[in-house]
Amino acid sequence: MTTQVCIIGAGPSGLLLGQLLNDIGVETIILERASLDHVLSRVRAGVLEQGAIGLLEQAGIGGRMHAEGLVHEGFAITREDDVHRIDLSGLTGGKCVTVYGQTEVTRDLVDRRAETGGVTLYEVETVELHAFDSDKPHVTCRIDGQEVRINCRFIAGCDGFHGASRRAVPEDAIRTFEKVYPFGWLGILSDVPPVSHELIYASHSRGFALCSMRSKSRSRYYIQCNAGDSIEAWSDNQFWTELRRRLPPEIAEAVTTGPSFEKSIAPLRSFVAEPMRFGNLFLVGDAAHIVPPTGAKGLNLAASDVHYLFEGLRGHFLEHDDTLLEAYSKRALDRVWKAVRFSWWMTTMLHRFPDQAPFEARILETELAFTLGSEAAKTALAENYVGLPY
Ligand code: FAS
Ligand code: PHB
Repeated sequence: MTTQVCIIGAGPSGLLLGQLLNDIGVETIILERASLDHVLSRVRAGVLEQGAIGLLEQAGIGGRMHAEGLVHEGFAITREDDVHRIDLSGLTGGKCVTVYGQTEVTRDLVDRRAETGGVTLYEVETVELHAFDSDKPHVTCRIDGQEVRINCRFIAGCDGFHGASRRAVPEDAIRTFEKVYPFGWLGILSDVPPVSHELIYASHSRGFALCSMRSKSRSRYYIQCNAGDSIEAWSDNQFWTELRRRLPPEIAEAVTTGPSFEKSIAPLRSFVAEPMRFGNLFLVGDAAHIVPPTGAKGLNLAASDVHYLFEGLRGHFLEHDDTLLEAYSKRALDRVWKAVRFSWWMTTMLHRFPDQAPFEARILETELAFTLGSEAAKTALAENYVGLPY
């Protein structure tokens, strides 16, 4: 098989890049390890920056997103029993975010690709990347027990943190930066109305909690849990009780509880691989970087990577100009590191660290108190949350 760009991974990065390229006549094949059902069953991000919204509109999937997505002009931060609203719109000259689950984004991109004829091969095995340091890279894999070779001009590694692409890069060609946090997020989905029309980030002596949503009838809640916790250790009742203990009384009382139909624990880490280009292999999204979900940046960073790579590939294929392709890694990493910083800052400020020294604990409490009391600090928080410019 031969194509122009072989994309590894049919998550948001791979599907969005594939759609944008498809729409300008650049051929792609997407190779996905999991089944379509498994890809569509994943529950992950919930908040989209305006930049990501614009890219999804460009990919032709703005319809359901605008019909069902919830535009949010602010969110709350609680500090023990105090409630502070961060007026995103007022602090950023009218910018806001949209709550629309990653599951829905993926579904919309899958449907759009099917409509426009893009080739996605699911349940592909043993994907291997070859000769990406030459101008004739290729990918091999097994499909239905048959060995397949795909010749291409470029490979886009959109296969996430545990994918094959970053692992294919020689160790002496890549530099990684990592911080693993000593806690995780236990998240549930429940078909009950959200406690508030806006998100609530709760900083509490018992630990962090987040009240989010997927619609006006479907809630998404998280509580900080121990890194080694298992979902079996948390019954629904235990989850709701602990969530309420971390919220101000008037909010806790207003929480509508119900059975969870999804429950998962996500580990928290910050990770960046540099550079993001290796010859004719480009790393995109979680394949190149991971952020703790506190700043709602993971999916949004994948979108800005796709924007930069799409601009580079469009220049190559349509204008025979590689300027933006050469600039991909630097442009992407400049924005990645600013989001990594913000996500680290939000996580460090809002969570409780086990075995933390008293001085550091006081400093972090003061960081939050100062931020909530300073228009300048809240403006900086809001600018990062709505998304820095591409
Ligand atoms: P993805 O990991 O989404 O997609 C990679 C795709 O590649 C997958 O479909 C995978 O099956 C496939 N793949 C892997 N290896 C392969 C191989 N060898 N061959 C072929 N295919 C392969 N972000 C937020 O903003 N907010 C959140 O609350 C949030 N929660 C998260 C919870 C969890 C458990 C995880 C893991 C991530 C979370 N994220 C969150 C981040 C998440 O949304 C990512 O940023 C987003 O999925 C990035 O998209 P991709 O780069 O496409 O990677
Ligand atoms: C979510 O709704 O899943 C969500 C929202 C905001 C975050 C993280 C996750 O910061």
